[in-house]
Amino acid sequence: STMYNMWLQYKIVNENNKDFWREVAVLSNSCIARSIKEELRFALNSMYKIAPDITTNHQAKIVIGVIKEISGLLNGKQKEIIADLPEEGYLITNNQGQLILTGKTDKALLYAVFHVLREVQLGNDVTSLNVVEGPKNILRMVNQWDNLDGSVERGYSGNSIFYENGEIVKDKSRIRDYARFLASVGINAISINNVNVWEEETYFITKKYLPEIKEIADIFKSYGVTLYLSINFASPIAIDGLDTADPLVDKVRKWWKEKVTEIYQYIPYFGGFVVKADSEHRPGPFTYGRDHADGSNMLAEALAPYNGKVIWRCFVYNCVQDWRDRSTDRARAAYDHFKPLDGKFHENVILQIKNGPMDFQVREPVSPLIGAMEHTNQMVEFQIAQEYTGQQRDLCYLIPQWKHVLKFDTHIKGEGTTIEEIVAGNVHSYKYSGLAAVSNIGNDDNWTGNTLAQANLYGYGRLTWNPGLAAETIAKEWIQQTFGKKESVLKTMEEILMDSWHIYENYTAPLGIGWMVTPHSHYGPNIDGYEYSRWGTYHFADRQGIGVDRTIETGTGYTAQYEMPNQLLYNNIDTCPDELLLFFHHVPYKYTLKSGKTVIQHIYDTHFSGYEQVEQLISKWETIKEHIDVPRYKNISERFSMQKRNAKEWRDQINTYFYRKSGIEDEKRRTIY
Ligand code: BDP
Repeated sequence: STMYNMWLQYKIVNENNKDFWREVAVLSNSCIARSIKEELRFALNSMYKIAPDITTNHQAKIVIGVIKEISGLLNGKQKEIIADLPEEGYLITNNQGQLILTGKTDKALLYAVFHVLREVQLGNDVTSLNVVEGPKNILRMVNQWDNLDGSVERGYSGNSIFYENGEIVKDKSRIRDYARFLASVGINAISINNVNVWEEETYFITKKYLPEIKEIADIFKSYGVTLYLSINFASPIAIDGLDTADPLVDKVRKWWKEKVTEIYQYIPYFGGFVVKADSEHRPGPFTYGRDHADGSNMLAEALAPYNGKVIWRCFVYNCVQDWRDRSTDRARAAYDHFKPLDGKFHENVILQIKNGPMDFQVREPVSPLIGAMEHTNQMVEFQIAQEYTGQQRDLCYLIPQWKHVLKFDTHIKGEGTTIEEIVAGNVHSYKYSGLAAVSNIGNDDNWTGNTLAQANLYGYGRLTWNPGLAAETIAKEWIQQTFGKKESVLKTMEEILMDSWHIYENYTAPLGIGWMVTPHSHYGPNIDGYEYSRWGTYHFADRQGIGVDRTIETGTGYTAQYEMPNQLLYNNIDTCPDELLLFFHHVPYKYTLKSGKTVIQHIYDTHFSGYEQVEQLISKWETIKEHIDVPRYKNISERFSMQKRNAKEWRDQINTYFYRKSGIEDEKRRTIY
């Protein structure tokens, strides 16, 4: 269905190139080459109703092969270009009427093929393409938070495509399609189970599950995607009854070595482990008085002989703190825990750091830990799943948010040391680095709940490959491939997507404060829902003012974790940007923002306008009704009505709450209850 096919609709766009595609030479027989052939057959049948001859004829109009198979078709310059490319980079070139797709590996060819298919879908003439491309990041990963019972932690798109009723799904065709979608945007790694490894999932690394996990790993492998598993740090105790999981105890180290050897017997190309340790009640090295270098290095040592990696999450904080004790600040936690350990991690450990210091809020400052460890591999973690950004009912195109993070200049090695360059390994010479993100897919027909949320998965992938792409460019690409070329559709949908993040921000928690969500579910408003609980997520609103003082002089000192001049920028209330003011400072309601408005008036105005903007989004959407197929129109319209209800809830509760707290009237005298 149109919903299911996401951005790989393969609708006929340009009849002209039809004959060009009748014969395609694919000069390889690997499992990846088989995927290439299948994709070509599928796409060409769908677009041109042709069944191409897939040959090994060097004279074919299109030749796809790695450099050593086709070097005879290339000139010296082109061979040099390929020699300089990374393993996954490719060259697409027209040599005397012949279109050549080449690189060093079959994986590179797969990416080249998807590049060409994208161009075809965008309506471009591909016969004369001339492209050299390589990914900016080594690791381009998605994390599934799927559980064996079929549920998905923070899943908003139905159930898992991997598991059902306590078993791995038998029919794996949907997993294969997922692999296609991931490969088409350059994703090269996946972890397939929830970072919270509770009961039965602990046994994924045993012979009970490994044969079937190998099947999944094979599917992903044929699309260039390496499989990882999330593990339970206490596995030696849970699986084999050891009396400890202390990373410095010999029998524990031996246990992991044997375990890893066993895993690689089943899956020789296994990627490694994703680990959430000492976080939100998960076990970890702290239990034994050890630190996170001890914990991760033990696993790294076991994985090293197989080139496996440990992706160690830095989402470590005290989740049972006393809310009355203002000396602890959750925002500080990751940096405080990890920064002192710089240089102690093995070279196959990569620290995975959430983009902000808290937890995927609509607006947060960039985590000061990213880039702060010169001698430790790091990667950034985004959340494609819209846990705190509307849960795929409300629209929130997240690419602008991620671009904002990637462009942030840490100044860690002077001007220009942006997050983008840090995670690309260009600032410190990281051996491995890149991006990971919590996926937003499930078994809903359209994969992502709201069909428009497909754009976030697409855009995430595109950004991991080329973070320099503009959010608008990504939106346009996605719309055109997903909904076709119609000018009005393109223009309207681009506006809808591009405005959506700010609109969502407008009607939810203001000025960077975050967290005014319904506890546990995290959808809808509950201003004090977390205010008197133990999670460390406070806004400190009282009758005088609101905000968290994180300054050095009078606050938690969090701002000191930033390099100059960011430290000053945030620490000084006069320079702190409006959109993060309440994250860094506690201010009276009548405090005047740089915009000229008072904080309280800003709250009223953004909440009234946020709701109106949702109404406008819906009106815009309705103008293109005739150009959208019925199922997708219906799905998106339903989501918009949920968003409208939600925005109203937020508007009314936030405005009422702050009106009652502050006693200050809205200047415009709109009705507030
Ligand atoms: C939080 C989620 C929780 C996750 C946790 C994590 O609410 O479900 O387990 O992040 O990242 O955002 O580990």
